[in-house]
Amino acid sequence: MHIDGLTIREIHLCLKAPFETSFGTLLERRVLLVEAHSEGMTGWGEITAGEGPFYNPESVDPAWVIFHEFVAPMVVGKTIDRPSDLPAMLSPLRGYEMTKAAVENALWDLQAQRNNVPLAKLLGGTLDEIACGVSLGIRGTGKELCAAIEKELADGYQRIKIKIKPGKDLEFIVAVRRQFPKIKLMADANSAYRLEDADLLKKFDDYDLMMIEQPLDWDEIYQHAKLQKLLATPICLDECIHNLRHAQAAVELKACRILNIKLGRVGGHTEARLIQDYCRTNSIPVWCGGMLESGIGRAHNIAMSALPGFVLPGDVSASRRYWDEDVIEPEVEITARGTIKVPTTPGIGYRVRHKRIDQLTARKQSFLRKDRSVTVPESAA
Ligand code: OSB
Ligand code: MG
Repeated sequence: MHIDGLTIREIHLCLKAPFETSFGTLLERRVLLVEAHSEGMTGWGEITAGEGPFYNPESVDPAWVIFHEFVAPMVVGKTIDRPSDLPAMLSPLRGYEMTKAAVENALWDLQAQRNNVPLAKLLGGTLDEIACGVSLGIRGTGKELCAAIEKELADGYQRIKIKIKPGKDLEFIVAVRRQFPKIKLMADANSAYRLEDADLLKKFDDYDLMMIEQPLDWDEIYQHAKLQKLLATPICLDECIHNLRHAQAAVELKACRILNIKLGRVGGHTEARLIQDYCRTNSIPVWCGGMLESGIGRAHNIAMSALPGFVLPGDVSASRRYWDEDVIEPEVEITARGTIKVPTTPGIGYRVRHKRIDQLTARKQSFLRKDRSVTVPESAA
């Protein structure tokens, strides 16, 4: 396909409620959306970088600059045979997996539209519906957390993940287990602990957690291997796995027993699929993580989650848990069984609400075949 142009824009979306993790509290999302234009068709992707470099080193403003200075000039005007050729084209750019993933994923959407198939099918997905869990931010008290869990369980979600940080950990796990002895429960530390905290983390073993997610440093694999030897609870890695090589290192070192795959963190559908395939071959369960995405990113997560290696409930949940109004139609909804139905229409399988997206746009820039760049100021958006 010939890539006639790329458009990047920033939209602002207010979260329905603040989301607290070990690295901070968030109220409003600045979401970067990418459109890839080819032969009259448009594919969509989302840069899942955070507002600041707190989850990983990427963040919104630097992602915009890298997109503008490097990614767009390397891609626009080129012809590629298939979306999986993009990672090699962008390989001179180190890091910025989330920025690159948005472009690659937009090309996957385009390809699926061209082939007139759902993206999930194009990727090799086999599931009709995907199992869903929720990620709950840190709450003030165990009681508040339990009230939030009660509501999610009533909506049908299959597993509950609670965020933890030092001082807001064991006590919360105990409170949740006391009220919900049987639920599928896990904790996500977002790199808030050190190996020296092993004695505390060992206490979690008494509460039948499915896993503890990324307890140690965001760029650390080896120390997780040391920690996993000390814990009965499986470790699931998130932040420190950026590609297939990292996944292989983690599995061979026994640094984890489960992996979470995030499309942005690993650079797009191509790498995600390779990791999924490797884990499946090596009996490592995987699940799809989330980055508080708008409907565009959510749709890509759903398509990816239809691959056969995704055997555990993921963090992909209904649009209405986060947004008053999403940017896609229909919105992502959950069934009474705690699943999301994988769309069966071509491309990402949801209609993009262009008008709403335009209304939410704070800035936008298009890169077309001839002109190096065309800036569209906010007033004209
Ligand atoms: O570690 O999984 C994480 C949100 C932002 C940054 C990191 C993480 C998260 C979540 C939210 O847990 C998952 C979701 O999108 O629902
Ligand atoms: Mg995580």
